[in-house]
Amino acid sequence: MNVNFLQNSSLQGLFKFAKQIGLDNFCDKSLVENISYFSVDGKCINLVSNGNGNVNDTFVATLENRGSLGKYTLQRINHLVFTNPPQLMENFSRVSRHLQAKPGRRCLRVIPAKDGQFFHLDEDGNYWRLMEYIEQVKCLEVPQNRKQAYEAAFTFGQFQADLLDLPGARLIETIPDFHNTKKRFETFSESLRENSHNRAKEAIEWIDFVRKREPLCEILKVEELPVRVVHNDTKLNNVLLDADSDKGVCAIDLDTVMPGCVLHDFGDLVRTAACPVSEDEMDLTKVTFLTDTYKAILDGYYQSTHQFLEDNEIAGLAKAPLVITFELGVRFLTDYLTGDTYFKVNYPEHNLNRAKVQFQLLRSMEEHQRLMEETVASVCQPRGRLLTT
Ligand code: GN1
Ligand code: MG
Repeated sequence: MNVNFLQNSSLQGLFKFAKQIGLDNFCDKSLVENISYFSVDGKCINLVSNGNGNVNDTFVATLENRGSLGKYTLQRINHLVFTNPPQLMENFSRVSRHLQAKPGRRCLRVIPAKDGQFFHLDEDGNYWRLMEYIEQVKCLEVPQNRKQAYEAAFTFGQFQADLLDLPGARLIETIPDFHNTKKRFETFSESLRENSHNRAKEAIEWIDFVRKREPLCEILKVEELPVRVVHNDTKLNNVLLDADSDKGVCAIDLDTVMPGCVLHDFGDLVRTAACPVSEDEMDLTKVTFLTDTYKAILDGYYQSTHQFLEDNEIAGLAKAPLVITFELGVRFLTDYLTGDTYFKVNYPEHNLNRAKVQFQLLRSMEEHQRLMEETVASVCQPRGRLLTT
């Protein structure tokens, strides 16, 4: 099995394919067996593919134990992306325990393996983890209204606030330079020079688009901002909302929680929530920046973070969405040029199309940059002013 095959042959994809050809009960026996290594009682009676993650494989398992049913989330960690799963799970469990100790907070709870570790390593070298399944929630690709956007933003902001007092050593960097936009740009330039899959000709217009925007790599001046524990992957579908009330429940997907910059979290939520269509949209005319939703996100985020945000962080709230949207577009385009080795793809131009969506959204954000600055000025009172009034 070569590296590309392992990455692109997601187990989830296999499940979906099985369903398409009518194999409703398709269930790999060894997949179910994984659960028996964890500290849970009962027999797995159902296992379905779940989630739209681009990196890990996610399943929901139903276990029956003396007549009662319990649901769990089983995940295979992509160890080609996260090269040290044991360290990653150490971060994960520290963060999860810290949040559990806060009154009224919900969070993903890791179920340890029977040997006491937070993962199970199978004989093929795959790392598995089991988590409690959170019921009565929704997970959205695009918000249906501004309240949902507000709640998602409030919840990610609260997540940052709750981790301000995380005790102990600095968390491990699960992926170094994850939001180093400059490095992402350099990797893109390298992939263009190599053009290993001869795909540059298909992307010429967008390559030019990226080159012209190189200055975006440095506008946030991240090195001058506080280093905090942040989520780093705040796509809208990485937050759970209550199924009935839409109230924020908790942030999920804690793999990239590590030291970083709050602006990347804010920017990534805007990127995914202030747009009426998902990253996989094929019709670029539908891709546009929603200024009202941006305001709702800013309101929600500032509500849960105003007590700790510093003025220079607030000053970046209007620019961060552009930087992150650019960064993601560059990552998708790079992956297209290098032959789809990172993000899961469903068809050959998938990464190119994802990149186009990001660039189209960036264009629309650029047109609204002034309005974004004005919105920040009206929503966020700088701390100095708050203290003196
Ligand atoms: C990946 O796996 P998922 O979908 O939660 C990626 C994010 C990207 C996202 C784009 C570790 O997240 O950085 O924003 O795809 N995660 C990693 O959809 O690279
Ligand atoms: Mg993720």
